[in-house]
Formats: sequence, structure tokens, C-alpha cells
Amino acid sequence: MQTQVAIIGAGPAGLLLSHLLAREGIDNVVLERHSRVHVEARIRAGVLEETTVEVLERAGLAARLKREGLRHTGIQIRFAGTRHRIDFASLTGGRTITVYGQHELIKDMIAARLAAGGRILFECPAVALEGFLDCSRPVVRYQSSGGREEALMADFIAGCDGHHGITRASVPREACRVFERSYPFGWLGILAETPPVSDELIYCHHDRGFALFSMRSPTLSRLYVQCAADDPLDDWPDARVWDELAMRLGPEAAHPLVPGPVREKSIARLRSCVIEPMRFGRLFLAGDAAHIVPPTGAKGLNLAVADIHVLARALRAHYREGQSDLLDTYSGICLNRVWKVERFSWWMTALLHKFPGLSAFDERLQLAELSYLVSSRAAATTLAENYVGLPLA
Ligand code: FAS
Ligand code: PHB
Repeated sequence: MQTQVAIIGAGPAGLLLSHLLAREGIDNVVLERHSRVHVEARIRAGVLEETTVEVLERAGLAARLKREGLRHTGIQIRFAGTRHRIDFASLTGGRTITVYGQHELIKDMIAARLAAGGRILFECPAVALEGFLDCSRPVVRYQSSGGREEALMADFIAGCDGHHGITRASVPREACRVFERSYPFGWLGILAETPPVSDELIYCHHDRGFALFSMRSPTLSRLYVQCAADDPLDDWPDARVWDELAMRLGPEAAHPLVPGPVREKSIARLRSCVIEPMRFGRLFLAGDAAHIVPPTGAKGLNLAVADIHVLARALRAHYREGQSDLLDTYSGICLNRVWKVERFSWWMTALLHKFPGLSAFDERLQLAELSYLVSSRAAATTLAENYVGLPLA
């Protein structure tokens, strides 16, 4: 089989790229390791930057998102027993965020691609990449759903296969630099059938650890508590999760925290990681395949969209105008934004979490920074403009 662009991974990055290329008449094939049911059921991100919504709207992928997404003009931060609001709209000239589950966006993008005749090969994992560094006809070897090894020839390969995918692993070590930071804690997340305790997200700094109160709809809450990095899921029965959430939320919640049926529960480790560069000959890495951020800043999905916005434009210029300069600048343009988002995500994580072994002095510094954040327009503006999304390149 052959195509112009072989896309590995049917997550937000791969599916958006497939859709944007098809709109430009650029042939592409998406290879996805898992089944359609599996990828559409994976509960992950929930906050879309305004820039992400704008990209999806221009691509014709935002109809349901605009109907069902929850548009928020700010977030709340609770520390030292008091809750404070960060008003994005007033601090950023009206910019906002939209809460919409990543798995819902995945459903929308798969449906749109298949309706347009797109080729998404589910349960067909890529197993090897060849010829991407030095020849003009790279080959992706993959396993067909029948278990046979097949070859997909392409002009370019887009590595959209996440942090544990094969594309990043296929890059020669001497051709790249990897920058990493791991955090001494994780997030235990639940998706629960219970009304949100607030109309907006609440980020909680607490002596017992961080907690986040998010949502997916007026009857569905997405809730997180900081846990030990190596906690087994069995150490977190539902009752313990609800108790910790209630203690970290505090007594003054707008609406009471009502335990409800838990639809999904998982623990995610927190890490920061960037691979430089993001291009290797005819292989382009995008999204989690190139970088990972801790979810505190709600950036993972949004950063993937920003990469694809640049890559789709570069591939369009190549095929439409024979220009390769945007392909040549892809990595530099993306990394400029990636590192700013890495910084913001690290800053939010350092500000809000309880770090094991943090000195009493450093704990006071955390509280002083939180107090400054909610009492200074300049400080609050810094958070707001990063949270709603930096301008796209
Ligand atoms: P993805 O990982 O979404 O997609 C990669 C795809 O490639 C997957 O479908 C995978 O099956 C496929 N794949 C892998 N290897 C393959 C192979 N060899 N062949 C074919 N296909 C292959 N971000 C937030 O902003 N907020 C959050 O709350 C949040 N929570 C998260 C929770 C978890 C458990 C995880 C893992 C991530 C979370 N993220 C969150 C980050 C997440 O949303 C990512 O940033 C986002 O999914 C990135 O999208 P992609 O780059 O497309 O990668
Ligand atoms: C979510 O709703 O899943 C969510 C919101 C904000 C974050 C992380 C996750 O920082």
C-alpha cells in the first residue's frame, strides 16, 4: 500500500492531521494499534484552549463541541482555606476555555474522517520504520488486523503515536536530545456520575495534597487527587477517593460533593519530557510522541493540536507550492511553543502540589506565590494568558 503521508496513531494529533491533510487533497493513511472502541473510550484530557477550539472550528470539527462543550471564563484556586477566582475573560480581553472530553473529540474526529472516506486502519500497529532518515520513500511496516506484516510506503511519516509509541523509539539516539523531569507523585483520576461541585474548575492546594475538581457535563464530574507516584490502584477504593476529595475541597463548596457511581478510575504518573529536534528527515514527531507535560496546566492535548497546526501548513506548502521551508522550520517553530508550555505546566505543578520532603521555608514560598497570584493583576494575567492558550505560530 502507498500514500503521501503515513500517520502513526489515531489520537488527537494523528486524527486532526489526517483530517486537515484530506481537506487539502493530500492522501494519508492512519495506522492505529488499538480498536476504534478502545480509542473512543479512553478518558483523558478535558480542557480545550480557545486557540484549539478555533483550529477545530476552521477544520469543521467543532459542531458538537460548540453544542455540548462547557465554555468557562475562569478557574478557581483554593489554598489556606480560601477560594479565589482567576477571571480569564477580564484578564485576556475576553478569551475563554471550553471543557469537552478528549474522548468525545476523538469520536467526532473519527466519525468525520470515516464519513469522508478516510483510511484509519484500527488494530494495525506499526512495528518498524525504514528509510525515513536518508531516502525519499520511507516505509512503515505494520501488522494487519489479520496478523500479517504489511508495508505502507509514503513520502512522509507523521509520528503521532504518543509517549510510548514506536516512532520516538525509532530515532537514532545520536540524532536527538531528550530532556526529562519526573515528579514524585501521580494523579488518581475518576470519572463519576455526580454533579460538579462548582460551575468552574477548582484547583486545590492542601496539606494532604493537590486536588482538582473538573467536569464533563452538569451530571458528570472529572476529579483528581494527588497520590504517591507508585501507588497501586487497589490502594484507592472509591470511599478513600471521596474522603480525600471532600477534605481537600473544604467545607465551603458551592454544592456538596455527592459520591456517585465511578465510571472510570486510573492513576497517571506526572512527567515532563521533550525530544529535540522534532523532525528526522522524512519523519515528523507531533504531540505526546515529541513531548509530555504534567496535566496540571491542561496542556497535553492542546500542545498536540498546536504541533499539527504547524505540520499541516508545512505539508500543504510542500504539496501545493513545492515549498520545503516550512518543513525545515517545523521543529524550531513547535519547540518555541513547547518549551513555554513545559514551563507553564511545570510552574502550575510546582505551585499546587505537596512535594515530599519540601522544607518549611519552601512551603511558605509556595503559599506566598499563591497569595501574590491572587492579589496581583500582573501575576493573575500571566496565569490567564498561558491557560487560555498562547497565540498559535
Ligand atoms: P495519544 O497518546 O493520545 O495518541 C497516540 C495514539 O497512538 C494512541 O491511540 C495509541 O494507541 C497509538 N499508538 C501507539 N503506538 C502505536 C503503534 N506502534 N502503531 C499504531 N498506533 C500506535 N492532557 C491534558 O491536557 N489533560 C489531562 O487531564 C490529561 N490526562 C491524561 C491522562 C492519561 C492517562 C494520559 C496517558 C494522558 C493524559 N493527558 C492529559 C495527555 C493526553 O491528553 C495527551 O496530551 C494527548 O492524548 C496527546 O495526543 P496524541 O499526541 O495524539 O497522543
Ligand atoms: C480535566 O478536566 O480532565 C482536566 C482539567 C484541567 C487539568 C487537567 C485535567 O489541568
